[in-house]
Amino acid sequence: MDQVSSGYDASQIQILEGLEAVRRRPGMYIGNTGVRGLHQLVFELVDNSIDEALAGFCDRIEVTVHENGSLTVADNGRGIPVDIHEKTGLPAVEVALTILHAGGKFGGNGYKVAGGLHGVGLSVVNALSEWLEIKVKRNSKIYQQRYRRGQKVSELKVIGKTKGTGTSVTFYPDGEIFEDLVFQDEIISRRLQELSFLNRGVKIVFRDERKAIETTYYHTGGLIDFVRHLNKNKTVLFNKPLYFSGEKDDVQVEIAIQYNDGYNELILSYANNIHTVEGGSHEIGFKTALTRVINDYARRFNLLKDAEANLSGEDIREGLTAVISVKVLEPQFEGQTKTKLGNTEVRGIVDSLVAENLSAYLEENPTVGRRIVDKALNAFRAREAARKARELTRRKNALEITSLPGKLADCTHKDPAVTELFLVEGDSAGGSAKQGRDRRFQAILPLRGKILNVEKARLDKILNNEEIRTIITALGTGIGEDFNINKARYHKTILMADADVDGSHIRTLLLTFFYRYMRPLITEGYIYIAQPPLYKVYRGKVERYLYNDADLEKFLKEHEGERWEIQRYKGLGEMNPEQLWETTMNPESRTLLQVNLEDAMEADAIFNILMGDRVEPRREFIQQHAHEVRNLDI
Ligand code: 0RA
Repeated sequence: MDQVSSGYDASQIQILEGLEAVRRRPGMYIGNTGVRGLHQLVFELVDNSIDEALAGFCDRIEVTVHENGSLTVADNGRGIPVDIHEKTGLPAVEVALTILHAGGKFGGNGYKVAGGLHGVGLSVVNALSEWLEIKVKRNSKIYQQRYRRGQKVSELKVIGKTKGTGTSVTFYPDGEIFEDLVFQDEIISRRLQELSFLNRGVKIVFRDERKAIETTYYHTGGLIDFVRHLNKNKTVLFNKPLYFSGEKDDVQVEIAIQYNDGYNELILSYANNIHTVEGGSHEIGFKTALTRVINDYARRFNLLKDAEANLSGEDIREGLTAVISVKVLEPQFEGQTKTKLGNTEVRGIVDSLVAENLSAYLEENPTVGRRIVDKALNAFRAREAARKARELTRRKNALEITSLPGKLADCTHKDPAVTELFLVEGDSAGGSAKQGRDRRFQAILPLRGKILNVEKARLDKILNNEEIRTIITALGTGIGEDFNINKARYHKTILMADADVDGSHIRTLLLTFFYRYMRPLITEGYIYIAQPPLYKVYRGKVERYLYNDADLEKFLKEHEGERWEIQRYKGLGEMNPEQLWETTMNPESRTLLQVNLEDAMEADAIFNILMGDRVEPRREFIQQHAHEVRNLDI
């Protein structure tokens, strides 16, 4: 046996072992095999194309969902090389598709965006696809090759001529691996939009052939456009977002900042295009510099007297919307969800970039400086007033606050690890839930009426709203600065509302409230959404509950020719206590959706549109959704 073929055999075995490892433990490579993991496949491919764009060779990426459920990611980059890779004797593109960790060996274009996978994306997608087809345009030719579950079913061959260059990957996810194979427009388009903001000038087209939809994401303004977008429905303190960028020691930094007249802070931070939900060194550098510069400025212009204490970071960030994006050569992701940037060197780099540029900017734009300081001073005063008010109520109502609300039907067990609280929309559903529950570990709190408009109010006002107070007391954790997760009386809080627009409105509202004032409940995974059925089908005494339209369609197809009656539930109130227990509350038979931080952020964004201070966007939203809106309570 000569050397080349023995090398080939060895690498052949290595290939099979590598891809088999991915198929055996997909979670290690893409997180999970649910909806998120499925979409991670798409994002791995898009990341590769973004890398090519960051290297300066690609300015257009197209993502297409096809009618048969497959998906294509195509770019106009250089095309993956097709020449023979020496060690394996295989075309380089084949190596990229079949050898784990091959990704990093190519390109040499510095910043790799694929945070977790370091460029192994292509082979992972291949391993987890029922089939995959790659087309490369390069050397004036179009090359093509097909795979099945990671193994090639054809050799790389030339199938035509072309003037262009680029790479196109089409795949169908493997039903043996994934629980659900349906690509969701919302998940894909949200990420593509985000990437288009983060990578200025890259045109990203999203197409869904199942619905004949096409959207182009293209932002020449980059982070400036991103911040404008986030503040779209807000009244801003100054029109033009501040924008700083720079590079030091191979760390690239970009920051855009704008204030609105609201009371929330929104800082989105990214490292190599990955949303660092848990923050990290870049965010800390930013916050530290912002607090220092604004305080220095306030003192220099005597807006803060010598005798007065510094403004707190929290006060300075009230109404702040900012996006921070850094690109580092070797990002370290830490924290529970691996979304916290660990690279310590980044902190100082961001700090000095912000400090230098922000001081210079404020020097030249004193009106803006004055507005930011005024806003922070107001925040400080309001927080002081709220604190005093809270202390007062605490003393005055000590009894009332510690005693549980009368509307709460509590459970008998006291161990929070096993108890659940259902927040139920409406008194009649609340009644059914009380009768249907297992009172040993399930508590019921019916919610009535319109819950306060959380967006417009500060913490002190929210505390005075009765529904909210009831929830806070029942949960036992306190709120805002006083929040203490160890005092949670239930480790499951389950939102139970109708599967209609009003119900989704209430869910949005509650999620927004938890997101803003009790966020650890969400990050600890204590918040759930109940899944009541949408239909009951029955024939004589046989009953089946179906939870969505797709299930109904499937059921009717499978039972074609039989006569089933269909009942559509308009609300929870239509179910009797036994039905509610069986379909929605019984841990043995129910499905619960655990809310994660991203869901809550999404709710917060929707809420901003629904409840924002400005009327116009709200009207637009309602008109767009007029066909599905009934009694929208705003
Ligand atoms: C390495 C080298 C070259 C291109 C690429 C990687 C590349 C990879 C992907 C993945 C998706 N789209 C892509 N586009 C390009 C080309 C090196 C050269 O031409 O000198």
